[in-house]
Amino acid sequence: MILQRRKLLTAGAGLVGTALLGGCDRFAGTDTGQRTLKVGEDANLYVQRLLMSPATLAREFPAAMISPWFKPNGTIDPPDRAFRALAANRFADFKLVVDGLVQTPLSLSLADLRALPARSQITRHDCVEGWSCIGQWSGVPLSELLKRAKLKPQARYAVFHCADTLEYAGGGLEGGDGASLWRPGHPGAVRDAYVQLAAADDWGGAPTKSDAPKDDWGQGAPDATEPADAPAKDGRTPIRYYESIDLYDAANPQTILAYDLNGKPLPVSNGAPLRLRVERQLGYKQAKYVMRVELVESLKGLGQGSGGYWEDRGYEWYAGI
Ligand SMILES: Nc1nc2c(c(=O)[nH]1)N[C@H]1C(S)=C(S)[C@@H](COP(=O)(O)O)O[C@H]1N2
Ligand SMILES: [Mo]
Repeated sequence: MILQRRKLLTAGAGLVGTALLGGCDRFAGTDTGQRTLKVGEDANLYVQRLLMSPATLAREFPAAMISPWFKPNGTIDPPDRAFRALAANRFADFKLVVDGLVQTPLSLSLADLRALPARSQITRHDCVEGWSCIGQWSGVPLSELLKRAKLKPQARYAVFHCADTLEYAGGGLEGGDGASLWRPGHPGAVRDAYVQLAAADDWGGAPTKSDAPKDDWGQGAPDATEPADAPAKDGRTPIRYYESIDLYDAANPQTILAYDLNGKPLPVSNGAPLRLRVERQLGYKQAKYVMRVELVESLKGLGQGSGGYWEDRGYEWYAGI
């Protein structure tokens, strides 16, 4: 914390204001996401100042150190029909939505995203389960999207809504098409469950015309109603993966929505068509299958209120490394 301030203060003219921002305290923090910016601080101004400040970057590696294989973990092939329809069409119909507390909501195709300024970085991914991989990620900096969407002053967090359903509200295993339900106990258990499902060929059927790739990709709030075209055989609410970061990490130049891994389009197992890279944080923050970025003032109204699927199940929100 002290070091951080000193760095900011010695970095030169124009940065003194940055050190005074209430958000600085977040560097030292590891609590559950209740930190807020100084009341009345304009979110756009805040992001802009952070972009001008010497950001703390994760280490980047030489190309020779790229792992030959980037181990996929957690969900490796979302069973959701809306996602499978998009994947079947090689994501030609995919649109990333940026909405919530923004002045200009965005809806961007992969071609739109690839036309925006891009960044590549070779970084190490550390999973809580004790493995690491080095990969080269290329994508659009989140800050480029936020600049275009223009934050409303109340915006405090970016929430990443993912395509993959991990369980259903109101119970995992009983009733209906029980075979497609599970309740993962830890991130690796998700992958094991998918492998089992794949082996049993129980993916809820192939996409059909009525499974139009349309979904609100919301986070399964207790009162959420399932979209008409969701894979609902018995009308339950899907609980999908989600994650969140604050605006400080959103503005970090290494925070990107990646569409390429090691110079090739992201494989589905690693999060196609788009996945978050937030390089100073643990593996489970790196949301895959990102369909929607929602800007919010508080994390309270999402899921169980702790800011992410695994956070709702006891994992730490900040998860810095
Ligand atoms: N949507 C989604 N994102 C996710 C997960 C997941 O299950 N679903 N697992 C997380 C975990 S625990 C890790 S370690 C990384 C794994 O990314 P990888 O498959 O590219 O290795 O993705 C993270 N993001
Ligand atoms: Mo992980």
